[in-house]
Amino acid sequence: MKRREFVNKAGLVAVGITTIPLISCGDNAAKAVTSAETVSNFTLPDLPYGFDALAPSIDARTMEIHHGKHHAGYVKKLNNALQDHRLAGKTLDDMMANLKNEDGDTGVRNNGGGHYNHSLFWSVMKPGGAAMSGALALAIDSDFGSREAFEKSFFDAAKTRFGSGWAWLCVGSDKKLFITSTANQDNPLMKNIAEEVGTPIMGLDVWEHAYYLNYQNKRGDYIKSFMNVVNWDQVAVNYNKAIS
Ligand code: MN3
Repeated sequence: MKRREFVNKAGLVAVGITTIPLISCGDNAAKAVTSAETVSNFTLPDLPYGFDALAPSIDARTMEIHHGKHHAGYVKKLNNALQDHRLAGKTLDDMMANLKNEDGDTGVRNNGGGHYNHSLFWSVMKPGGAAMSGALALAIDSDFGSREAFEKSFFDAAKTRFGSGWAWLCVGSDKKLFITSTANQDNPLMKNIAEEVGTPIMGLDVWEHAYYLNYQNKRGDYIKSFMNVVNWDQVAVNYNKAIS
């Protein structure tokens, strides 16, 4: 690959990963690339707070393992899975939208989903949380009936997701909010895979690795505690972008 082509491809990746604020670009330029390779070099985003910052809702040890081992593992395996894959060089969002439910996509689906989902997850939490306000608060009221009805519906989606997966607050193609859940590391951007398709603006990880050290089998307590650290300011940013 010529130098110019390489820079352009690396640039494509860099543009794509700015769609989630936490994802940073790796040092693509330092890596020697042969003509047979396609550039895909996603990197683990730093947490925007310390490991202990979300306690007692989420304990420091869980955050450290979850970010440093689980999320890091998805990033590493994603880069491996993208070697010579047709989705290499795409933005994460485009990758999600173009995944197919077939064996050749399993590695990118599981690990690309893992990278996207966790990057969003870290960004929609902050120590002490943030109050819901503005257009998002009005939409929650009009699309769910009330804040309480929204919280009940989200709790139920997270609590009843069987096995490992995620609960989501999304914006649909009609611009309305809806709640859904997905299995494993799938998400609602995967239009060829997800039962309900939309743009996730907030997500909650309900894999046992997200809560077991502190909550053991009490997933419901974890979900309620998560609500105390939701960064509604960031969710509102995501909402406004999704409806624009
Ligand atoms: Mn996880």
